[in-house]
Amino acid sequence: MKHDPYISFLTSIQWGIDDTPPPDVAQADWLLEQGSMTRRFEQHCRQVTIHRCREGYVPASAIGREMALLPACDSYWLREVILYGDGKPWLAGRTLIAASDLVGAEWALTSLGDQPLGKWLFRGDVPVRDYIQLGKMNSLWARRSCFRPSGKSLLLTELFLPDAPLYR
Ligand code: VNL
Repeated sequence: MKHDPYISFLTSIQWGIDDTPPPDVAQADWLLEQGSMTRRFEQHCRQVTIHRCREGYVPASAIGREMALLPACDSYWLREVILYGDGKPWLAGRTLIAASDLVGAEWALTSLGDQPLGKWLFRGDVPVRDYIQLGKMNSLWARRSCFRPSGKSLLLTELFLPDAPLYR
């Protein structure tokens, strides 16, 4: 798992953008996408590929302020990926779930491999999403959402990289 500099941006995002100009209409349409982002990206390139940069259990002390958005637990499953559209980095993604929520169907999250998370998350009925919060990392747009598959909490952070189609 090769480290990618974009991954470190994921923890420097400013959340809540009340004091910055809002996204334009076309960008807002991307940022508020309710379905699978992977599927949406697939409509704008020939092939979406994934590179896993970090995956595994981390102690609660390693996830900082995000803990307030998740159930309290000693450890969390963390997955950080770069999504490429035709070989160009389009998105940095970070997923967190409490280890205590990795039971039942959610256990499959630990063995996604290079399969995009969305293929699992959107496999059946549209999953419940609590909110979409927008953020910025310098000029780049980001969003985060809490999904509630079977009542569990899955925190997804997505940072749209400079080559992503929403900046076109
Ligand atoms: C993944 C794929 C994560 C697409 C994402 O956001 C995403 C993944 C957190 O495979 O981990 O938009």
